[in-house]
Amino acid sequence: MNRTVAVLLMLCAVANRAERTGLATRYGCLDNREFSDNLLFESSAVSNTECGLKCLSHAGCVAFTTLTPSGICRGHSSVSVANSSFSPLSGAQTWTFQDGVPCPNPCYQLMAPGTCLRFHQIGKNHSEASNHCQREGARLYNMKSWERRDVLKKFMDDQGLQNTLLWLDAVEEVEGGNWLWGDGHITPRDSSMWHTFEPNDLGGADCMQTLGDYYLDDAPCKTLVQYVCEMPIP
Ligand SMILES: *[C@@H]1O[C@H](CO)[C@@H](O)[C@H](O)[C@H]1NC(C)=O
Ligand SMILES: *[C@@H]1O[C@H](CO)[C@@H](O)[C@H](O)[C@H]1NC(C)=O
Ligand SMILES: [Ca+2]
Ligand SMILES: [Ca+2]
Repeated sequence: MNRTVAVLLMLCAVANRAERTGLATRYGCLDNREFSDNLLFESSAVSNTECGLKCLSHAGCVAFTTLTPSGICRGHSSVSVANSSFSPLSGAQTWTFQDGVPCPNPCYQLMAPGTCLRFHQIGKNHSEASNHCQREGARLYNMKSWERRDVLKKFMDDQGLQNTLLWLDAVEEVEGGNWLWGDGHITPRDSSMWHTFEPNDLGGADCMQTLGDYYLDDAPCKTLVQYVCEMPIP
């Protein structure tokens, strides 16, 4: 995966006239939020000032980035960040572009063949977390096998997060019975994937989460827990 890091220095105060067709629409992820920009021109500049002046003199340019150390200057006709208003002159921010993004959404990471994952750090209850994944065209993570457990553990380890509680895509089918995953797979109560002393039905626990070093645990569905969404590659 090629990543280009650019530093946004300022936005030009000109209105986006947008008559010009951009060279390319690009997608990236900033602070775990999707964004896209439209590349209007690419040129060279020895300084941010020079790049800024090029943007100002270019009709339709609303933002520029200078790439160091290559001295590439890029002008953009649009920048949009999901769930955020992009405020001009907000100071330097880092954009991470992924060329040839391997997942349909740039905030997802390809962790296994056909499996793109995204960590959501704002805790929600199980149904809200599940809804959020579905709005992104994804599902809560399915950890029905040890192989899938290892993928999740690696994904969280890569982000420097160990032993994180995470909602998973399974619920208790019948109280005291088996556990049903979104894909129809069943995990019995005596599976070795459960954490020690789990499932214990503490507090009316009917939803599946991770516990400890990514073992299974039953937890009350209303608890606010972080989660990982999983998006299949079409
Ligand atoms: C935030 O993003 C979600 C899904 O990505 C979308 O459904 C929602 O409408 C967005 N909210 C705003 C205020 O744009
Ligand atoms: C989950 O959260 C939503 C939104 O806050 C709320 O409407 C819903 O009742 C909650 N569900 C449970 C099971 O707590
Ligand atoms: Ca239960
Ligand atoms: Ca439990």
